[in-house]
Amino acid sequence: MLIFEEMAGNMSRFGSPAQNGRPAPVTLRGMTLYPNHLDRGAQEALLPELRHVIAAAPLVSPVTPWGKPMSVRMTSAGQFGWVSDRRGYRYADHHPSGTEWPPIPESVLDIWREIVGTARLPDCCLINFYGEGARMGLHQDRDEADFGQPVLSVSLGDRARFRIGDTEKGGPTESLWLGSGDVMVMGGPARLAYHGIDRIDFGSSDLLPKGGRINLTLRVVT
Ligand SMILES: O=C(O)CCC(=O)C(=O)O
Repeated sequence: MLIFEEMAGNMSRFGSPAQNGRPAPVTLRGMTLYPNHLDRGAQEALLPELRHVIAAAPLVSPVTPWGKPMSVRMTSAGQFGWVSDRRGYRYADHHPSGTEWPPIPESVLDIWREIVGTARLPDCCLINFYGEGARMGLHQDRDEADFGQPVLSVSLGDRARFRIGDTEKGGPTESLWLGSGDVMVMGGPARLAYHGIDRIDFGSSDLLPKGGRINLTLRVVT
């Protein structure tokens, strides 16, 4: 991830007509949002799977290569995990503690299978935990080998304001709120769009007993 802090205005929001019990997908700057793709039952069913992953590979508080602490805590599942420290941003085949990353839960892979397909499955599920006040600066996801593969994001818990820019640094941005159960696909021309989380609306969801937000991003690394 290449993080920079600049954020501009020009926000927008979307409402969607209901379709087969789910709101229709909406597209913003080439990213496709599937609002409420996971119903409450599916969201709750994911939590023990994610707790299992976090018990095996605990959340860490990364620092940027410049030594700045990130406010988001992270871990991963899969063959690779995304890490950041003084040595840089990269994928690593082990958790910083030296243990192997646990496998990506099948229920998480099922979301990818349903929306993206089965030609290739992700080999990393980055798990971001946003506590009160956590945010993520605008960045591109560009540590993967093949930008033809999308990144799929799943939101759980407190809603978050997601900001999208262009594929070049700077310029106008737009934002939308991501709620619990929303799934977003960053693919095609939007695969390298700058994006980030301005803030979370702490306490807006009762999915996580102590509040906060979990974001999963499924990535094809190699
Ligand atoms: O939390 C989110 O919705 C975005 C996460 C993200 O941009 C990332 O992990 O690269």
